[in-house]
Amino acid sequence: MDPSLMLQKVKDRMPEKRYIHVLGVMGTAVSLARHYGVPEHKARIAAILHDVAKYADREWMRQIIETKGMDPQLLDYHHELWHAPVGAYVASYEFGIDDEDVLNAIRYHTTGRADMSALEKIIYIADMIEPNRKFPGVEELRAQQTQGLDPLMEAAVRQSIEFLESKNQPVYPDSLKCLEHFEQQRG
Ligand code: DGI
Ligand code: FE
Ligand code: FE
Ligand code: FE
Repeated sequence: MDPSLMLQKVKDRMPEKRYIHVLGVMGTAVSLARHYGVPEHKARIAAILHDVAKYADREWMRQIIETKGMDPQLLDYHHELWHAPVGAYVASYEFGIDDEDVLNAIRYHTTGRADMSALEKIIYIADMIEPNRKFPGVEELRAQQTQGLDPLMEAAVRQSIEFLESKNQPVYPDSLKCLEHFEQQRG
């Protein structure tokens, strides 16, 4: 499917504000992809589709998680986490995406995980620092954009975990494993 048609279809499934976020993620992801030598078209497609399930019906998402072999543990965590793996399902079944790296970038864009691909890191980071995002610390992350994908990803996931912990929200194990992975890598 042509990226502009894909954008049109995604636009119909979300409020205007979310669509503006998707465009922001696309711009940031493409720029990171160029800088880090990742195929630009993969970053564009993953960015366009990353939040495709953000407004899907919660009970339908629960059913998809239960019946499509996804981690049942997801159901014990905040439903905000569900749109990422379910989004990968929608990308595959409704948009015909068969590139496993693109699907993983969508699947892990909310939590991260250990051993992420460059594309997965790019989508996670772009989601967090695209120009419409506002949170304390976002400028520091933006300033680190050209200092390496790994330090950037580590800083991004650490910031997310610290934010959740400051609000006493349980952190999904994949996020903790993601941070541990970088800490071990540094030794
Ligand atoms: O979909 P977006 O708003 O663009 O961003 P996102 O997919 O990165 O995150 C969606 C929400 O999920 C965000 O409000 C924070 C929340 N979240 C991310 N990781 C965890 C989490 N919530 C809990 N409880 N635990 C997590 O590990
Ligand atoms: Fe999301
Ligand atoms: Fe995110
Ligand atoms: Fe997003």
